[in-house]
Amino acid sequence: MNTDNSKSYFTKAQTVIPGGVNSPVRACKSVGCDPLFVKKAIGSKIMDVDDNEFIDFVCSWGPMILGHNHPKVVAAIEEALANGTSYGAPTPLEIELAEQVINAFPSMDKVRFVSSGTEATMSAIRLARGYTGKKVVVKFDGCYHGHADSFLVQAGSGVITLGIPGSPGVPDDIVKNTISIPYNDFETLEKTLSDESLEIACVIIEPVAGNMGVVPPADGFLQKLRELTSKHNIVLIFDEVITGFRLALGGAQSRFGITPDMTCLGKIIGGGLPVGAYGGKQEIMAQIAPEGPVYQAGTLSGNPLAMAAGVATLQTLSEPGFYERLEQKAESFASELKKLADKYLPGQTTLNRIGSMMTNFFNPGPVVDFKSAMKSDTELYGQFFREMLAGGIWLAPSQFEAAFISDAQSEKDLAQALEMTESSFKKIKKL
Ligand code: KE4
Repeated sequence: MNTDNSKSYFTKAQTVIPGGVNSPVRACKSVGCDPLFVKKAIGSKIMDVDDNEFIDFVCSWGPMILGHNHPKVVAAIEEALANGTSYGAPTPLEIELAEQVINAFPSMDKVRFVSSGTEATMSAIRLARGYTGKKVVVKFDGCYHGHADSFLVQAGSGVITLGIPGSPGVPDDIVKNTISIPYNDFETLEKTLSDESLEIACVIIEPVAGNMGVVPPADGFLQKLRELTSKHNIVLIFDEVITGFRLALGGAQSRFGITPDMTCLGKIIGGGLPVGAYGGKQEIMAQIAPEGPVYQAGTLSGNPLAMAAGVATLQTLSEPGFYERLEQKAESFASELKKLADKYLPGQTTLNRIGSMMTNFFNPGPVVDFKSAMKSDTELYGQFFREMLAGGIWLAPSQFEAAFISDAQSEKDLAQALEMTESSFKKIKKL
């Protein structure tokens, strides 16, 4: 596969952009190759600057559930574009998208739009702290909520002790108010949330983890979390930046029947343009400026082009049969994938799937939390990634991410991906 143009773009990019990329995972460091630069993407395909074509299972890390450049989304953006690109003033489109979000998420009385998932989660914990007057935030090892300081604690550092910075530049006195505990660990959960001396303002969780690879909640875990947070007056925040409109129209909370106090959204609700959102019960949301005293703002919040893309996306995925179609494709793909793994790599892999998000861990399993996920053979995943890329399949350049099924992937695309999987499984070798 010729990648000359990508190589020269990457060399040039590194002279003007740190690491040559605008988000670290794109550098493909963990899979032992240099990034390919993209020229365009349409439907299920993504094309690089050397005219290589790939079937896309990254879907821009989740947003492109309809596939790339869906005609309805393009038309909506073009229509909005004719009227300008940004006003810094309210527009009717923001009301339309807010109503779509609130209709899909009955746990939300009100929603505020921002421009990224990080802004959504950062604002949500500030609001929870302002609303409760308490400081401590509890998160879970392996869950990622964006790059705000409060979230960048060392995993496992805070098992009921206060957080240790997970990145240079994050001050101790910020993360000392963050506790990170193991996902799916009922005992530590109960012990932590029942300790009133900790003055916990909120718990934030990915109701289905997607950032340590896909790890679903253990049976009853979310119910237990809801029970304990209600009992101890702790705000429960579901970070549904990935799962919102991915796992169902109403996200993971509708799939699991849990009502959080606040929800964070992103990715899909922007239809590929920058949108994040946080929302919740009226009594909490009333605390956000200008209605209340908790401050949060954004120049491009509610950007009309992004709102138009979001409205068209949510209208399209709300059409009857959309999620059933996606579920059926994902289920049959995953079952064939598992058969191939059992045939060629018996006992060496674990496939975690829920809905149209999945991760095939190179790991005997079970993969139920950060600790078990970290036992994965990332070197073997790197070999698999490179073989699949060479065979025209665009996967996440990290073992610890999700692969997504999109509505644009055809049966032919999925069959081709399985064919390449079989050929790749035959070639890769444990070192
Ligand atoms: P952004 O700030 O990247 O829009 O969203 C942060 C975020 C928050 N919550 C969850 C559950 C998320 O998954 C994310 C971002 N996801 C990663 C990949 N899983 C984005 C990819 C990247 O960092 O380049």
